[in-house]
Amino acid sequence: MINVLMFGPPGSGKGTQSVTLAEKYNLLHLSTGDMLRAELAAGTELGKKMEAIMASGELVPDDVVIDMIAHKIDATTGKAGFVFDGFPRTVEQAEALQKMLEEREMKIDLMLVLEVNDTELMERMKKRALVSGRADDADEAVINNRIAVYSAKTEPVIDYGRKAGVSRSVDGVGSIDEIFDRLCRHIETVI
Ligand code: B4P
Repeated sequence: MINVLMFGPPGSGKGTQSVTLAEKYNLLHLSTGDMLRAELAAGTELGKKMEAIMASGELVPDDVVIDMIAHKIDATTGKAGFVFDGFPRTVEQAEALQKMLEEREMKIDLMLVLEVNDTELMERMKKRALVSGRADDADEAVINNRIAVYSAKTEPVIDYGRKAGVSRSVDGVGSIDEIFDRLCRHIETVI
C-alpha cells in the first residue's frame, strides 16, 4: 500500500492532480474538501454546522476530518493505497494520520508539496468561482484568509514531512500535464 499526501496552498491544483494520480496508480482519492462539500450538499447536520466555517475560509475542527478519513480508510478494499488531498492541514491532523496508518500497518510514503505563487493562486480561484458556485472562491477577502490560514496552520505540516524525510517540493506552475509528469516522477520512486 502506498500513501501519498498532496500538499499545497488553496487553489494549487491538489484536487486537479489527485484525481488523475489516483486513476493512474489505483489509489483511492480522499479529499476532505470534497467530503465536506458533499455533507453541505446533502444538508446533513454536520454539513449545516460546517457551512459558515468553510465559507469564511477557516479550517473545520480537526476531529471532524480525522473521523471522516478513518471511516473511509476502513471501508476501502481493492486499492493499492491512498492519495490524501487537503488532509492533513494541521500538525494535529498529521499526527493523527500517522497514528491511524501505523495502527493499520501502513505509513506516509510521500508528501508532494505544490509550489504556486499567491498571484497565480488568486487568479485560479477567481476563475474557478465562475463555475464552482463555491462561497469560498467568490470573495477576494475569503481567498486571502484561506491563504493566511494555510501559512499559519498548514505550512508547519511541511516541516513535519521534512523531518520524516518524505516531503518533496514540486513546481506547481505550468500546464496540468507538465505538473502531472513532475508528480509521477516522484511517485515512481516509492512504488
Ligand atoms: P479544498 O477543497 O481542499 O480546497 P482547495 O484548497 O481550494 O482545493 P485545491 O488546491 O485542490 O484546488 P484545485 O485543484 O481545485 O478545501 C476547501 C475548504 O474545506 C477549506 O478552506 C476548509 O474550510 C475545509 N477543509 C478541507 N479539508 C480540511 C481539513 N483537512 N481540515 C480542516 N478543514 C478542511 O485547483 C484550483 C483551480 O485551479 C481549479 O479551478 C483548477 O482548474 C485550476 N488549476 C489547477 N491546476 C492548474 C494549472 N496547472 N494551471 C492553471 N490552473 C490550474
